[in-house]
Amino acid sequence: MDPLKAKFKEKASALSAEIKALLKEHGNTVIDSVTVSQAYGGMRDIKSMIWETSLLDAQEGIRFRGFSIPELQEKLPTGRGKEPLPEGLFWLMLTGEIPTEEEALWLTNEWERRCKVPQHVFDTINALPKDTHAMTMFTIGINALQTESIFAHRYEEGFPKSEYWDATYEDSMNLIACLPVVAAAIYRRKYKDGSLIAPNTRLDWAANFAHMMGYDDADFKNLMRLYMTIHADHEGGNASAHTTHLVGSTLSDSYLSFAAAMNALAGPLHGLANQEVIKWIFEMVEELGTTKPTSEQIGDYVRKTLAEGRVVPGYGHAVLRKPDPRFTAQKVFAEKYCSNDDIVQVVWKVFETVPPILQTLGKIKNPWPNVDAHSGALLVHYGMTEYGFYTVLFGVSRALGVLAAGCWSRALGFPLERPKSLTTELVKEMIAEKATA
Ligand code: HAX
Repeated sequence: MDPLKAKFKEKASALSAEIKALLKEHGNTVIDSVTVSQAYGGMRDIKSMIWETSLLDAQEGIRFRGFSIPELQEKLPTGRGKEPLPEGLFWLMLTGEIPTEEEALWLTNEWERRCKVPQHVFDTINALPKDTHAMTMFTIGINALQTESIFAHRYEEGFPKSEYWDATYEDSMNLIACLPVVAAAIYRRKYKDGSLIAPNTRLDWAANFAHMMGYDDADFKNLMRLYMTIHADHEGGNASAHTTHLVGSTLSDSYLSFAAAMNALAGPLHGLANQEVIKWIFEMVEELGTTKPTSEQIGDYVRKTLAEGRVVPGYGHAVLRKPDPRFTAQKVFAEKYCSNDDIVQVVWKVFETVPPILQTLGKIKNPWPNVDAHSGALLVHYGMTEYGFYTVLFGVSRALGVLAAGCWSRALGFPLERPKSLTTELVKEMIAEKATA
């Protein structure tokens, strides 16, 4: 080990032990307005941002402008399909009102009209080595598309604050319109022969995305409509939404702030968990030599994963304390369309097996499945086995929520985000002051 690294290791181990002891003794001590545990613990539960488009309840799960997922499935326009159109959800998140079928259809046409991806974006993606991760290609592709930002151009010319929301709306609409084309180009380059499939102007946004990736099965298109709807937003505190908000608060345009968000989504504790889940399942069935493992075999494999110091992907959540309704919505879809699929059945058996095992560890606040526990099995069922791409699908959907919220942030003139950080020395001083007060 080089001398600098060795020194760093020594200092980090010492401070880590000190912080552990500090948290044990003073975790619940309030310093200013938060506890010591919250300051060290990833800001859990600190109410410090406004996000109008959706709200997460620990027990009940997500509500988009007050509507649960089953309610959205009942109330949002479905167009020619059987699941809600993401267009309708975007309209709802942006306005707080359920759109009519006609309004949702207008949005389909409007995104189609705005979909203009310059050649240099494809050239940039194609210049990357093919084994570049799909999420890296995605963030680079979005950054390349930033040349089209109306906000950035108008800011350079000098435009008043009162018009920021307008340029942000234009950028958000254009970006959402282009994302399926960029994502499909990545899919075709990385996993197929690189040839692009032209958009079909008769299809809605999600179905067209499926088509451009090379999937024309009607049920897969329904899955995409559902997928693009349920992954769209999860209030403001999750890493991708918060990143959009933070970066956008510097007046970085929608392209730059969304690309930053996608870097956050690419982490395995966040959106990358959807690829990790199916990878973990594939590895399990390969090791067990069967696609129909018993509950005992799955239980042993889960315990082995934990013994290796790894997390069970797709389980747990920073806020939720019940099975994720986004997991349930996908389970209901699978029950309807592909209940006999082996991998789908493995997911259901994992659902029965994992929570009691996680509960026995005594430290996990939520042993239940999250959104990522089910999506891979559905995609595999329709032939999309390239799990390195799954987080890109999540990302295209997430654009709807975070960009709608971004429009609100600029319309309401939210300021630069700048929380206060502390050093451990200062935390100790504050605890001591509190004790003597
Ligand atoms: N398997 C094993 N251990 C787990 C676990 C899991 N699925 N979930 C939590 N834990 C562990 C944590 O690592 C932590 O251990 P240490 O104290 O030793 O560090 C302990 O249990 C307490 O964690 P927690 O308070 O219950 O959970 P956090 O709020 O810290 O973390 C995570 C929430 C989602 C990051 C966590 O549950 C996890 O790592 N899950 C697996 C990865 C995953 O599915 N991520 C996707 C989440 C949903 C999402 O954002 N999708 O995009």
